[in-house]
Parts: sequence; C-alpha cells; structure tokens
Amino acid sequence: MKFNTKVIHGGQHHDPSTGAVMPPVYQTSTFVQNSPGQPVNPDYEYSRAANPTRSALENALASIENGARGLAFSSGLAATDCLLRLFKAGDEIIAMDDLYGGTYRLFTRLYKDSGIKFHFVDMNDLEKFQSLINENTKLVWVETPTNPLMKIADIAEIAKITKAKKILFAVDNTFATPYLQKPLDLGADIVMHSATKYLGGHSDVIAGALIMKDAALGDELHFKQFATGATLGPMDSFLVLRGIKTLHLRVQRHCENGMKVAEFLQNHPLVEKVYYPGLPNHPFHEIAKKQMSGFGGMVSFTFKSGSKEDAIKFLEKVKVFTLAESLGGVESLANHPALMTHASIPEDKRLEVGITDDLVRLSTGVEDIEDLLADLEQAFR
Ligand code: P1T
Repeated sequence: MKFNTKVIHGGQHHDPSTGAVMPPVYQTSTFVQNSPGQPVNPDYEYSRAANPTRSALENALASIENGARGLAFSSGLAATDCLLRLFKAGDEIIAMDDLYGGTYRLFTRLYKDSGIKFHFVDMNDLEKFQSLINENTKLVWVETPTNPLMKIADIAEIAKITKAKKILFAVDNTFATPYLQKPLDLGADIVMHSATKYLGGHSDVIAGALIMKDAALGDELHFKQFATGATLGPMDSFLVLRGIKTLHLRVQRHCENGMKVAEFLQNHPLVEKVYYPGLPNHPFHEIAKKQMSGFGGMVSFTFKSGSKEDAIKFLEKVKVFTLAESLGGVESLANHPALMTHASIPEDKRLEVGITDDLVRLSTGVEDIEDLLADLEQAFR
C-alpha cells in the first residue's frame, strides 16, 4: 500500500465480532478467561498488556512509519521515558541540543541521578558529534525539525555513524510526521511521536508513540511498557487512530499555510529572523529537501526590536491564532517558547541555542490563509 492508503487501512481489519467498519472503543480493563490462564481470546487478558482499540492504533502506527511494531503511550514523554528504561548507570546518550523543553527536563532532571550521562550537541556538526561517541554510548536522540528552532539533522548521515558503532538511533518525528519524513527508512531504529500533535491532529488528546524497526526491540519495549503501565486508553486510542486517517490531507494544508506564513514573516518590516526549513535561506534547507517531502506547519520568528515585550504584546493580540502550548492541530496556535513550552530550560542554556525572549513559535493550522495572514498583520500593527 502507498502512504495515503496506509493511513486509512494500514494494519486495520473490520471488527471480528460485529463486522463494525471502524474499530470499536473497547472500554474494558479486563477480558474473560475460560479457565485460569486461558483467555477467550489469547491476545487479550488485561488492558495494560493489550487492548483491541489500542492494538488497532499500534498497527496503524507501525504501518505508516514502516516499522515492525508500534506502541501507544499515555503521552509523548511517557513514550520517551519508556525508551530510556533500556539504559542503565554508566551508559551515555547523545542528544540534539535543541529539544522540546519537556524532553530536556526529562533527560536532565528526572534522570539526573540515574547514572546515565547525557551529552547535548548540534548534530549538524558531525565531527563534534562523533568526538562524543565512546564505548558507553548507547543512544543517539534527535528531533528534526527541532522544537522550536527548526534545526534539521541529517538522518541518513547520522544513521551511517550509529550503525557502524552499533548505537541505537531514535528520531522524534513529531514535527515532520511520517507523511513528510520516514526516519526508519533513512536508517533510524526507533521513531517517537508526541501523538498529541499532528497524528491526533485535533488538540483533543494527550498521547505518545514509539515505533521500532526491529520486532525484538519492539517486544522488549512492550514488556517495559506493560511492566510500568503508561499505556493509552481505548477512547484516546480511537481518537488518535481517527486523526491518522486524515493525516495526509491535513499535513498538505499545514505545509501550504506554513510556507505562506513563513514568506509573509520574512517580508515583514518588524521581523528579524524566520525559522522555517522550507525557506531557501534556511541553513539546512538542502538537508530538509533531501529527507522531507514538504516542510510542515511550524514556523518560528524573532522581532527586529529584539524585544520580549513586543513578542508578548503580539501574542496577546492574535485572534485567529490561539495563544496556547502544543501544536499540530487543525487550528492555528501561537506560543512563546521562553515563557511557555521551553521555560524548564535554564536561561543560559536557552539563550546559548537561540531560544531568545523575542522568539515566537506558530503552529499554522488548516484555516484560510488570508485569515491567518490578516490576523498576524493586525497583531503586528
Ligand atoms: O506533550 P507530550 O505528548 O508528552 O509530548 C512531548 C513532546 C515530545 N516531543 C516534541 C517534539 C514535542 O513537541 C512534545 C510536546 N510539545 C509541546 C507541548 C509543545 O507545545 O511544544
């Protein structure tokens, strides 16, 4: 199947008991057994281990990311946390230096006393990245495009290095979605998603996902998820699965609107810098073109004035864009990373990578572009 067919049919079958075309919400915690240890259906005994609605979503996730196994979690961070349970004291992890603030907080604060050592590096400096690798390096973690600075990491080049050194390579594919970028096909071992974003697509659910290329690694992570319990409930699984069915249609429009918003901002007299990988002057535009089939709906920018107050005033004035955390829904959202999504990163580290106080991040939705541009213009005025 090709991608647009897969988002609708990949890994799906009609409900075996009723013939329902769409997977029912199996809102049940447990399943009948005929005799102790002999469930009526051998696949299902307790919903922390497996639930049919979640299984339908997990099969769809594996299908659209070209993986062997998908797992659905109660949040994106729960998915990342489960992955980190593969590692022990003494192991080292190398991560991109621009990450969602919550991921950075998980790595640096929650795992602070775990004995796992984290390195943060600009993955575009492949020499520096390679200089950090040693025999303890167990995982390389990148977001691409990154949140919120839209840096691009060259997945295929990094995969060559991690493969040669037998290091696991995980890509947070939240911003790109598999419609635009397929990390497993480019050599990564694991894809992670905040399914809260484009996969769900409607800002009505918190969810996460891991998709593994290798079935054995999928089994190992399923065991860890089962043993710790951060699974996605049946109703939320249904909502994400329903979202995935229109992923291709939505992301097309997100890309169109994202490009037009980026071009508008680039030509605006009050704007200093625009971060959008689709702009030819983006420093990693060529890498983005090589590994993505479009550039998505996320656009960040700074003010000529460099003023935090200007950024705040602008965000108080937008009307069609809603001032809120999160991204990837059908509705446009605006965010101030330094005060909102990335507030957990210490100021010096934040400024070092370029998350300045005048940085605004936009998640362009699928509304009419004229309304979006008019809204931005009135807020600038
Ligand atoms: O919020 P949650 O579903 O737990 O996902 C965390 C996460 C992981 N990775 C990326 C790239 C993300 O953007 C997020 C969540 N981000 C926001 C809430 C935000 O507004 O940036």
